[in-house]
Amino acid sequence: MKTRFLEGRQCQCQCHTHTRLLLSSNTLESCASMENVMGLLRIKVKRGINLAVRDARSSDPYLVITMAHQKLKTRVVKKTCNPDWNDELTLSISDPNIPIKLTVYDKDTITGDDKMGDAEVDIKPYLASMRMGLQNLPTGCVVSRVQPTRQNCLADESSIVWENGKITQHMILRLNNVECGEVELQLEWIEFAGSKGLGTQDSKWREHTFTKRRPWEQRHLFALSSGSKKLRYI
Ligand SMILES: [Ca+2]
Repeated sequence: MKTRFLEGRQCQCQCHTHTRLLLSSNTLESCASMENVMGLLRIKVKRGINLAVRDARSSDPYLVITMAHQKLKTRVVKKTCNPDWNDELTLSISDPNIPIKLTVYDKDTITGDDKMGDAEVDIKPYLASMRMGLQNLPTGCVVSRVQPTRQNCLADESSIVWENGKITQHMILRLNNVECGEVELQLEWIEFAGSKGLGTQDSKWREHTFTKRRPWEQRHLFALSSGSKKLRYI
């Protein structure tokens, strides 16, 4: 996995916290903007599937993710419509309501790069699962499933899963404004010393989210999170 850098100002602060953050996340951000950061969203851009042809027979695709002033790019994979990017792009999240947009381009050397479709990444279901504060679930346990709708660009059902001590969301997005093409992503939330976090201790918010679920789901998730041996809904 290669990690791409944010395009922005490099932190000039010499304090240990920010130095460690910069080293660990490869995120170039100013200290001023760090003060309001809730956490980092690592987006693993795995691959493109059946992308559009923009050269004679194939394309040279790369993917760009933008969120407000942040802009991240994957590497270019030449001469294929099914690229394996396997790149990690890390956004700093201050406001989860700001849209995260991705666009695929065909790299050209002489003319300008051609668009190969775009999509939005809806992180709200994922953050809602993170806010539940679940811990110590069995690896592979599905915390939640997100269905495709007209609004979320999902090509198929997406799973939010507990894996190796953390919650990740796997998704395949169908690209808009293009004749064909999908991209496969994985989301991972990262908090660090000094970040505001998602507020998992907000009991009112948690209760509200919890009570919207069906009774068997409540028992299932409670049993998982509490490690109860009496409730076996796993
Ligand atoms: Ca090209």
